[in-house]
Amino acid sequence: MHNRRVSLPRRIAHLDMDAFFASVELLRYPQLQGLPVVIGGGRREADRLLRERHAGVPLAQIPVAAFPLLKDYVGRGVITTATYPARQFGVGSAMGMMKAAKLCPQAIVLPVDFDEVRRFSRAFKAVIREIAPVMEDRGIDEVYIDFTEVPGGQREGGRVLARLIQKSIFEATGLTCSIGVAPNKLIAKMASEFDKPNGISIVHEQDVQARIWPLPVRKINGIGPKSEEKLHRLHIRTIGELAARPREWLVDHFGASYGAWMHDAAWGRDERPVVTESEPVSMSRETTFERDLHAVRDRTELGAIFTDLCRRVAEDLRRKGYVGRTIGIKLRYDDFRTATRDLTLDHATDDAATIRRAAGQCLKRVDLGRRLRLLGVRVGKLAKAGSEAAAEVRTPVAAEHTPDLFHEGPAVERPATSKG
Ligand code: TTP
Ligand code: MG
Ligand code: MG
Repeated sequence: MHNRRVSLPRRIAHLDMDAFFASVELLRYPQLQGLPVVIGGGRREADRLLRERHAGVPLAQIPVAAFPLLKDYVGRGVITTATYPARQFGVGSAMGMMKAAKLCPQAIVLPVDFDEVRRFSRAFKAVIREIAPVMEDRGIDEVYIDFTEVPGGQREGGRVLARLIQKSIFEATGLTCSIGVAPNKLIAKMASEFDKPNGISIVHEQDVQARIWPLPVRKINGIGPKSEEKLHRLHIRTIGELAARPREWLVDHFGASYGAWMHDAAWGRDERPVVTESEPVSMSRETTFERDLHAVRDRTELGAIFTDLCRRVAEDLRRKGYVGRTIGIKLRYDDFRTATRDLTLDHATDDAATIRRAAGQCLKRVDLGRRLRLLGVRVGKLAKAGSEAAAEVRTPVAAEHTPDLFHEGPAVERPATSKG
């Protein structure tokens, strides 16, 4: 008997809901299924009128002819999203309403119902978590899911599990989604778009050349319009053309960190883990004073409280095994206004003195002329202590080491270069 664990190949899924805000509206108005529908504008009013005129009629029975059309739309605003039938006319997210009206005057216009959208967002994510618990929330309509160790997650490259998730979401909500399954997040994100709507795409490591390299560079999540423009100027349009450039060449043109990242991305390399929500984003400690304190007159008392908060956050971090790179402060003034400031260190820390020093720098950037009722210290951009992410070093922030107003001699460790 041996119980050595076989290490399974990573299978990571990216799931994205189809025409999300529009699909949520279509659940309420199923008579619009298959028609061009756009979501956008401030048409709450039109929607209210529609319902008032048909008071007593179930929403699903309001005649299609009664719905407001894009051609009658007056006013500005942009389209939030459009159903797939509307997209056939070239209408899509972020397009101006007037332009869209020219392309597809017969499209029906509906407003966004944020509460409803959020309710369905929670619902589809709950379905996924039941089936595959390692899920990373990436916003209102998309998530990453680690399929690697989930039953069915390796079968047909992940297709079996992807099908089960699609079916379960549809049964629970009536909504469709598209899923890409790949060796990592980067490729999975691209793959989820391959077969929209209601599609599943499986990409294996050996498919990168055939399926990823022909795509425009912009399809890489992390290459935005500015980098795209610069790449175009360098005559690089596809991911394959990007992959063909030597790493050093990209580093020369885009800097050590971004250039190297681009090279890895073009070759389909990405080791980022799927981060579940149970991982804390930040840890903080704050305290409300018994009486409002003044930065100058109550300096000693405030200084002691401030240092103590830093010490307690550091203790929390150590107890839970985290280190963090972003140090922030929160102040609430006697008039209840709140101010926050933060700064990001070049390394992650759980050290009270380091946190105290960084928090002190933040303190210099707030108004200390008013009385304070609350003071808080937060450490964010957390990583597990000792993990690869914890050791990662990005662009260092120029550190100043002059003492802050709440400075207390002994508790603050100062480098030899410090003035004052
Ligand atoms: P997306 O997933 O980008 O788009 P979508 O779900 O509407 O369509 P697709 O099938 O291509 O995934 O965005 C999700 C929702 O976020 C979308 O329904 C509306 C909202 N949204 C905005 O509010 N503004 C925007 O610019 C975009 C792109 C989306
Ligand atoms: Mg979507
Ligand atoms: Mg999305």
